Amino acid sequence: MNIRHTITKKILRWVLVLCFAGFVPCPSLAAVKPPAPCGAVPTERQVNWLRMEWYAFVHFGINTFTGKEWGYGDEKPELFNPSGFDPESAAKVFKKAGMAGMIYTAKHHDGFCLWPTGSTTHNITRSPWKKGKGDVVKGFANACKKEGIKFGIYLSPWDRNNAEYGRPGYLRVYERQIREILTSYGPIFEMWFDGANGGDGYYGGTREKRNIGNSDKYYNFERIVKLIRSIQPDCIVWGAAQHGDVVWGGSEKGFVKYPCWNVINMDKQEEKWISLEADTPINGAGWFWHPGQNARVKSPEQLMQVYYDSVGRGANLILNLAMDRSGRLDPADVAALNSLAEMRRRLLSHDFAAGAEASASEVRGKDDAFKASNVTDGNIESYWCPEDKTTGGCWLEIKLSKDATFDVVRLREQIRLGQRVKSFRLEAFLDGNWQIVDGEGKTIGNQVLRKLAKPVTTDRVRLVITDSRACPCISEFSLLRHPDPVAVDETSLLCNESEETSAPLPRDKWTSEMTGASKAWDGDDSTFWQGNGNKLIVNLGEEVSFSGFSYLPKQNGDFNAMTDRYRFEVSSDGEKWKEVASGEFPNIRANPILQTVTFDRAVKARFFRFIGISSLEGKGASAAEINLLK
Ligand code: FUL
Repeated sequence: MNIRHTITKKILRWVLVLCFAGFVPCPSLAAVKPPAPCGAVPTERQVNWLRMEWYAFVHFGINTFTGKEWGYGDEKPELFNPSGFDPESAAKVFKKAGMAGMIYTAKHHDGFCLWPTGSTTHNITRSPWKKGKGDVVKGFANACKKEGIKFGIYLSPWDRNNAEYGRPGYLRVYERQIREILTSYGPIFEMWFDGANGGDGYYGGTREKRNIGNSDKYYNFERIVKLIRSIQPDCIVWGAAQHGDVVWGGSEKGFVKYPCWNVINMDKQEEKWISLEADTPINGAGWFWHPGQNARVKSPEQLMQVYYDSVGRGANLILNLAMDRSGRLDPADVAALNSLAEMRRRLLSHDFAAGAEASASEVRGKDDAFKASNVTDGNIESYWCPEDKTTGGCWLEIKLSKDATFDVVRLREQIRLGQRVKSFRLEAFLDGNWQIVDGEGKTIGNQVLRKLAKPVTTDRVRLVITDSRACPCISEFSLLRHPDPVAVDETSLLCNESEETSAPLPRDKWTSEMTGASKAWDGDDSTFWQGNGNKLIVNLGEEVSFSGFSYLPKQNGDFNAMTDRYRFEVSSDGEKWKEVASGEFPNIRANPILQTVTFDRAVKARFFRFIGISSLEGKGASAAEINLLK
C-alpha cells in the first residue's frame, strides 16, 4: 500500500514538472470544457454510417426477367435463370468508384427470395439456376467481403406472394427471413425496409386486395428493430417507421430537401437523431433492368447534381445499378458510374484550404483545443467553437498562402455534439472588401457542399454563422473546385446484342376527337392529355403493326388523374374493340418514369384506346406521352 502511494506521488511530481516545462499539455483545473451536446446526438453506428457517404443499390430478381418494376407475386420461379451471374465484377466496379458498399434486393414486393430460405417455397431453390443450388445473397456477400466493401440487404415487408400476408402468420415468415439474413451472411451494414404497400397481389392464389392499415402496427417495427439489434447491433435500420436509424429522403430522384435536419421532433423531449438517405436509379428506365435502358442512362453532370443534392446536403446517397438478365451490370450504367466517380474524385482531390491559417471572431476559453485552425487540419474530429452564449454573429476566416480559384465550399459540423447551425453565409475578400458569395446557407450537419454562383479567386474566405441552436462546432472548412464534365465511354452506350429494344413508331398520322389528345403525342414531356372520362381513343390513320406501348405519366408532380391501372384495346374500325393488355403502372407516385408494356404477340390495328381503370388521385385519366412500339 505504502509503496504504491510513493510511486503515485513520484509520477504526479514528474507530470507536473513536464507540464511546467511545456512537454505535455497541462491538465489544469481551469481546462475549458467542451460544449454540452445540443439536442439529439447520433449513435456511433449513425456516425459511422454518415461517413460512408455513398454506396450502390442493386435491384436484381424475378422482375429482371419479366420486365416489370413490381411483380404481382405469381411469377414462376423458373423464370430466374441468369446465364453468367457475376457479383465479383459488380463489387469491383463499386469499389473502384469509391463507393463504401452495396445493398441488394434479396426480396422485392413479388416475394421471391433470392436465397435458399426455409421461410417459403417461393424461392431460388425452385429455379433452374445452378440446379436450384444457387444463392444470390451469398454471391454478393462474398464478393463484397473480397473487395473490402460493406454489404446490406433490402427485404421488402410487402409480399405479394405470401398467402398469409396481412395476417399474423406472415409476421412469423418475415421474422424468419430477417433472422436468416442476419445470421448467415456475415456483417450486414444496413437493412432496408421499403415503405411500399400497394394492396393487391397474388397472395397464395387468392388474387385480392389486402389492406394492412397502419403498417407500423401490423409489422411491429419496434419488435423488428429489437430483433436486429439483438443479432447485429451495428446494423443500420432504414425505414421501419422511424424506429430505426435512417429514413427515406422523400424522393426517388436522389435529392433531399434543404435545409436538411438529422433530428426529428426538434426541441421536444422526444427529439431523436435520424439521418436521411437519398435513393435513385442511375438509369431513367427504373429500378430493375429493362431492355434498351442504355439509352436512358443519366449523364455524369446530372449524377453529379444528384451528389450535390444528397451528400452535399448532409444525407447519404444510394445509387442503383440494376443487373441484367445475364446477371451482370449494364455497361452503360457502369460507364456513367465511372464518369461520376471520376468527377467526384476530382472535386475532392484538392482542398485549397488544407493546412491553411485560420482565425475566428472568438475561440472558446481561448483554448487551443477549440482553435480556428482545427477546421483546416484534415481531422474530422477536431473543431472550432466559440463560447456557449455565442449562437450567431460569429465568424471563422481562412487565410490562404496565395490566391486560389474555387467554386464549391464544403463545411462540416462536429455532429457528435448534435446538429446546430441554422443559417450561415460565405464571404470572400475581393477588391479590398468582404463580399457575400453565398448568402443562402442553412443547415450543415455531417457536411454541406455549397456550389457558388461562379468561381471566386481570393486568398481570404469567411464563414459567418448567423444563427445556431447552440454555439456552433465546425470541424471542416474546405475550398474545392467543381470538375469539368468527364466524358462517358461511348461504346458502352451502344446496344448490346441481348437487348431487344422496342423502337417507337411514327405518330404523325395520329388523330383524335378528344380535347387536348394530341398533347399525348406532341413529343413534349411537359405537356399532357387529361380527360374527365377515362378513355383516350386514337385513330392511327392507317393500319399499323405493333407489339407494345409506352406510357409516360404526367411530369408536373400532380397526381390528380394520373393513371396507375390501365387497359389497352385495339380495333380495326373504331367500333369493335379487343383488349390486348391490362395491368398496373407500379411505383409511379414515387418514380413517375416511362412505363413500357409488351404484348404477348404483335397486333395489327387502325385504332387504339388507352383506358385508365384507376388513378392515383381523383377521377379521369391522363398521359404525358404515349408511343406504340415495334
Ligand atoms: C420503392 C419500391 O417500390 C421500388 O420498386 C424500389 O425498390 C425502390 C427502391 O423502393 O419503394
